[in-house]
Amino acid sequence: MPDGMDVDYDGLIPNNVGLAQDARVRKALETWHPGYIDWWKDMGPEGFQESLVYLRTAVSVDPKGWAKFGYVRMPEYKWGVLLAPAVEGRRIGFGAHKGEPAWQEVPGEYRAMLRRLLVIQGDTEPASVEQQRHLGATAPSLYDMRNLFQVNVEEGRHLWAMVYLLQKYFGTQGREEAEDLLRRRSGDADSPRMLGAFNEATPDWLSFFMFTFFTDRDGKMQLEALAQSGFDPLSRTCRFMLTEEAHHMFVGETGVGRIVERTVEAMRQAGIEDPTDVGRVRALGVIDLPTIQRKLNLHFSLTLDLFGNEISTNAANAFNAGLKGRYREDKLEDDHQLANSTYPVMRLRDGKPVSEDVPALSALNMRLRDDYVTDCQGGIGRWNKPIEKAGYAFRLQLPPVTFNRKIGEFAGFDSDPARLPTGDDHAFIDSLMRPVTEAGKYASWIAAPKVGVDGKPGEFEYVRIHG
Ligand code: BYC
Repeated sequence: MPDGMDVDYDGLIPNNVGLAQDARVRKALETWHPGYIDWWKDMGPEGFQESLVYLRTAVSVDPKGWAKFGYVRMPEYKWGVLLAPAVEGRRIGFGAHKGEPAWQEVPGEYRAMLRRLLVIQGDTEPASVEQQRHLGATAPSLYDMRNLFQVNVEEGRHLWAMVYLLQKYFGTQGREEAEDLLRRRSGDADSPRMLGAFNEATPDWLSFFMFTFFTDRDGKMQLEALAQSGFDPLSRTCRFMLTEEAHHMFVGETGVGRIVERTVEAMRQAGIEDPTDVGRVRALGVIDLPTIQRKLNLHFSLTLDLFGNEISTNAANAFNAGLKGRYREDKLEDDHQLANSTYPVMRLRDGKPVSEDVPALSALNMRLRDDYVTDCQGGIGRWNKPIEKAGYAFRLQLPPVTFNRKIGEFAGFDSDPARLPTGDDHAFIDSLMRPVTEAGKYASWIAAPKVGVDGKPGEFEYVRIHG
């Protein structure tokens, strides 16, 4: 049923894009499918491919009821191609083509630019699965293990989303790009993933939660910007991806929140007044707040690099072309062309960071990054609540945007290692990473969640490890 709310489940690939009637694209996707499954088995969650996992699967694109929950073995998950419903009469909202009808086909002049955006977006999705593949073995509970796998299968689906667009609209080149997306590997010396943060390790669960809070949030911002696209199939694809993405950030925010909550509770019970008394706090089997702060510094700074350079002609061109807008462009009130506007950007002048007004078009990466930082602040405020409530003077905070940067104006500017996790931090966190696989039980260093998945009770067995 093309363009509808309901998903066609009859074929190999669930979809609402009319694959049954589109033999060429269906064949291309069916040809790609075995390579994807091989990749998933090789590079997806290690050790749990035969386990039954209580997962949600998208069965509709209706915001009110798009997913169903049930036990599934991950390699049998139904990875589908789902687009948000078409908006009748949709027009391009920004750039040189503002006001023209949204494109249903790729405009020839923007082919290369659009392909590059799709490939970069697509590359991040399998990369994150690769980065997280060892974490199942040390999950602090079955609830957390299930959330990890939920995030993983949905990142897999997001890869399908980009591969569909490449195969449908970019012919042979698109098929080659789709193959390459399965060939590159996170952290590989010869064939790494495209963006820096996706080649870093995610060695432990604190990193996983920080990653899903910070890096998945870059995903949200970039998808929001692409959801504005004048290329309608991309806009519809991203709008549906954002529905899934919200859960990933929930996992990150509540994950770190539960760690903080447990640390504060343990410190209070032990009568510890000074949260920086790291030795005493660690002896309780919980993660001290200064270590959490250093992990936060690392993941925030790695993620800032994903926004690209402060001044970017790529970003200006993509906006002018109507391919990538600003965060919630359709809610902004200006001319949506920005030819005469300026935007304040932090620059390095005489060795010091200063704010400088630059043409707004060239500062679009910064604008998106500023919106991102504001979005992050909300979560940090919530992490600080239990610390505040327990009466500790300590507060988690975002480091300056100039800290530990590898891309842009501030690359190499301030990389004080004392503010990054140390070998000792890693060794300590590693010592805590012992699996807890009894239903309803949690590791010493993390509080139980407030509510279960899909309304399930505390002792629910979210993963049946032995199938
Ligand atoms: N690493 O003009 P500039 C997600 C390159 S996350 C390596 O500033 P632009 C997810 C850049 O490619 C969201 N290289 O670049 C999260 C360019 O190279 P070329 C992913 C970098 O294009 C969690 C050159 O430097 N989606 O979904 O304005 C789990 C000049 O730079 C980096 C997107 O990013 C870097 N960090 O900005 C799962 C959206 N930064 O072409 C998933 C699509 C820059 O000159 N991508 N470079 O050789 C874009 O919109 C843009 O490409 C970027 C870069 C924002 C990434």
